[in-house]
Formats: sequence, structure tokens, C-alpha cells
Amino acid sequence: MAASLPAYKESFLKDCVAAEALKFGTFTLKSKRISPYFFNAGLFHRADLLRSMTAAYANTLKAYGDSSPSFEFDVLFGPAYKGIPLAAATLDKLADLDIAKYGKLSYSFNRKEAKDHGEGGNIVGASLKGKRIVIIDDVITAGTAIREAIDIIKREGGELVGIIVAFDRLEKVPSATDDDGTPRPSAIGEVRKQYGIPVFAILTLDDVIEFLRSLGSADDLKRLDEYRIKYKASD
Ligand code: OMP
Repeated sequence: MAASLPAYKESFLKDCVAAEALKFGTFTLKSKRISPYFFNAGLFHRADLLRSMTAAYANTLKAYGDSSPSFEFDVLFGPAYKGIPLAAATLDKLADLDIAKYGKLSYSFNRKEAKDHGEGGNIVGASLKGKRIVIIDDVITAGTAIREAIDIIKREGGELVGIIVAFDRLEKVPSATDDDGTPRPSAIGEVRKQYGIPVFAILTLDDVIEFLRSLGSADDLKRLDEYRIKYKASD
């Protein structure tokens, strides 16, 4: 197990393996990259696993908030669909951790289809207008999904102050010749730079490689190392 991980990250990594949310093999990604591993947050549907994941999100946010008291937000926004349970359950966990600090925060999410009757619109939960928003999502690879969520925040008049994901694959932004070996910035690094906000990940590819090393899984390790060399960002 990765020696330097805080206890809540280590326990989340163990649960990723137990839930088979972290799989090794051959997978085609949304970005069309062929990956030797895949992280499937959707497999954290069982109550004990969901708690493990949302505790890890909540502790990651709290750890940053404790070390940077100026970091404050009003709404945890979970982009549809995968972000919806994450936003609601993580907010509940934050309130468990510190009711005085997090008890009055809200969650919200978008509908994929705009509603033209009843309350209308396509935001459910707290309005984003004029609020400080943290986006919660599952994975960042090339950054496409997260940029779509950022567009929603902008459209709704919210102020983006941070992003948290369960897993950062540490991959560079795509280009026309994706595998030409040119060093390029990471998808997360680009978002950090462009918006000047913190982007947190509970686990990264480096944590998984470290974990495989501790297990002595030579074949998986070799394939992950090759993939990392091909797509890893330069920062
Ligand atoms: P990007 O939009 O390229 O950043 O990819 C992020 C999305 O890819 C996630 O929201 C997932 O739907 C999916 N994904 C995973 O869930 N796990 C992975 O390990 C890799 C991907 C992916 O397709 O890149």
C-alpha cells in the first residue's frame, strides 16, 4: 500500500480494489485512448462503499479548507448523472465532519433535459446564481466532462472556486497527434491555470502505480508504466 497516503485515502484505495472499481485490462476511453486500467466510480453503489467514497471526498475538501481558511464555498455541484449522488452524499458527510462549518451549505445538479413546466429550468437543488461553487465529479482524463460542468456554472451565473474528483488519471490534454510524445500540460493543470482555482483528487494514477508495486503485480505495473509514459502530462 502507498506508504505516504493519509488513512482515508488508503482506505478508499483498498475499497476501490475490493469493489473492483479499479480494473486492469484493455479499455477504450471517452477520449479514444486505449488504457490498461479503468476507474469506475459507479460501482460504489453499496452503502458501505458509498460511505467510504464520500468520506474520502469530504475529508479531502476539509483538509484543504482547514489549511486554507479563505477557501469557502456555498454549493457543491454534481454534474448529471454520476455527480448527482456524489454531491448529495458528500455534503451529508461534510456536515457529519463539522456541522458548524458545513451545515448551511447546499448541493445542486443539472438535468440533462431542460424542464419547461413546473419550476422549469435545468438546475435542481440550490440556485447557482451569485454562489461560490465547487464541482464534484468522478474522474478527469482529458478534461472534457469537467469543462462541460464549468460551462453550466458560468451559464447559471455561479462563481467557480474549486473542483474535486475521486480520480485524476494525470493525463495530458488531447491534441491532433495524441501519442507523439510531446510534453504537454495535464488536463487538471490546464483547468487550474485557466481558472486559478484548486483542483483536488482523492487518488491519482501515481497512487495506483505505487499500490501495484507494493503488491508485486509486475505485468499490470509494466502496462501502466508504458501508458503513463505515452500520456502523462509534463507537470
Ligand atoms: P474526460 O471528459 O476525458 O476528462 O473523461 C472523464 C470521464 O471519462 C469520466 O466522467 C468518466 O465518465 C469516464 N472515465 C471513467 O469513468 N474512468 C476512467 O478511468 C476513464 C474514463 C474515461 O473515459 O476517460
